Amino acid sequence: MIFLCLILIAIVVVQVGKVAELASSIRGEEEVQDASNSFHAMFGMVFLVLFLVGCVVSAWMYKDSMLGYGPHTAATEHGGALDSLFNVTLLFTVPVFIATHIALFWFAYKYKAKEGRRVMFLAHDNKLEVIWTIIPAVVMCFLVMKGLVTWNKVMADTDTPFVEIEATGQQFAWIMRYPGDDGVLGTKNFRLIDGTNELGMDWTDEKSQDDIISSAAGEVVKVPLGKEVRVRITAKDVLHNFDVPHFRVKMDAVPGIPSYFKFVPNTTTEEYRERLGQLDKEGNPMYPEWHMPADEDEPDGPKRYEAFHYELACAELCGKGHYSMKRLIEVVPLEEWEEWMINQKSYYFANVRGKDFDPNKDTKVLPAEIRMRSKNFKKDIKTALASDDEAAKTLQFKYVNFVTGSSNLTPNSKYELKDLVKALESYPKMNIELAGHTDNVGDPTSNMTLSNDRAQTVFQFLVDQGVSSSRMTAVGYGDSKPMESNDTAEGRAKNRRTEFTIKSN
Ligand SMILES: [Cu+2]
Repeated sequence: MIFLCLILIAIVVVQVGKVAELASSIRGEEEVQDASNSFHAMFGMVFLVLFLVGCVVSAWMYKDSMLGYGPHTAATEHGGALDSLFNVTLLFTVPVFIATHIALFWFAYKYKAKEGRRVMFLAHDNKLEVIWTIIPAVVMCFLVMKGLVTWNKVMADTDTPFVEIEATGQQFAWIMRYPGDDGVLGTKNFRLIDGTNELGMDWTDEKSQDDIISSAAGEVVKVPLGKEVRVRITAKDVLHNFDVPHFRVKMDAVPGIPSYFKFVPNTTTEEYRERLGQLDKEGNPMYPEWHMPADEDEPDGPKRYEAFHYELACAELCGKGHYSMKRLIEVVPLEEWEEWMINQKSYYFANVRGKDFDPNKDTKVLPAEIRMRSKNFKKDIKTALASDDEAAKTLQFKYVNFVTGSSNLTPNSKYELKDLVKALESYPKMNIELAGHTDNVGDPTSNMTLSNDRAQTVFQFLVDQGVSSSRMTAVGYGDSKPMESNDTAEGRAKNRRTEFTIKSN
């Protein structure tokens, strides 16, 4: 079919050519030339009008889809400055664009070749040269200066406390790293990169041990509202580009040289969704395209504005899987973000600690581990205090251990007990019972004595740390209160325990 069309078109062209030839031989060469010139000049004018009207109409039609217009005002504090920079540039370039196009086609029309019309040769004109050099130079100076001022403001490094996030580009994913509760990203070394360590983290560095790594494409990257976020952008293999259009953030990711971009999100994802889905006074959607179903196969499912997410993309053609470097970003209120951060697991403690390839495997307790345990202890106490359930008021010491058969604390037991001291200071009305338990191995009477001695040891330790003895009791229950069956080794291990119960608060 296409082939047939092409043949037909070719025939038409040849026939038209023949007709023109015939006409020129009848009417004379010059007359035909004139008619053709007039036709082309006229055609140029028609094109000019259609083109300019098309530009204006399409800009008007799609204005709500363009960043900086309609609902798409920037979701970061610096974004507005960049948008206004674009608008100022457009203010100068749009009139020039329209004027030069009108001039171009108008000249072609007005001065088309005609019998007896001569071309004027203008070899040189100083005045003209000066005018068309100075005007653009002044405009350019102004634009560049305004651009530089904005750029310096946007790119200035930060001296206020900020949240640092690292984004590492690789073919074809973004690996995000958060600093953990010390707020500092740990050191890396590319020589350490292997199957168990995709970023080359130095696990002997204390700052690395609490770092959180998120590399799954489906995991949403969360950032806090109203807090300065500094992204450390880097790459593992080739050039990538960290691009979050709604934030007006875009920066190359270069292997070996980290680049930075800082921004303050000022619109939560939820607020942006509301903005896209807003209704006008009559109750009609202001942006109807956002009220279409997000999934065409599910007409009753969530609408596009409800499913909206900020997107991090790679804006560098980094290879054939380039398009798949997409991560969703969610801006949430600061408290929600902090809550979310607390619940993120340190990569090291979740995947490396205690394994064969753990460089710290000979160290029993790491400082970061103690911090992590303290954090969890605080959380557990808070939950227990808030709970109405009696059973939830009893908490086991997870890291308090005794030398086998004795009531002497092992050296690493003191950390958790000190967390309890802190909790007793934080909640001055909280009174507790300390309880020792054993398994059923051995003589029940000596088990009773042992468990009692152990509870007393803990009691004494707390008193030595400054806790008033009036707030605590210590009891030994021996093997009388097993948690699980004493028939298995695991059951017995669970039954040998020291715990405390919140009696009042
Ligand atoms: Cu890329």
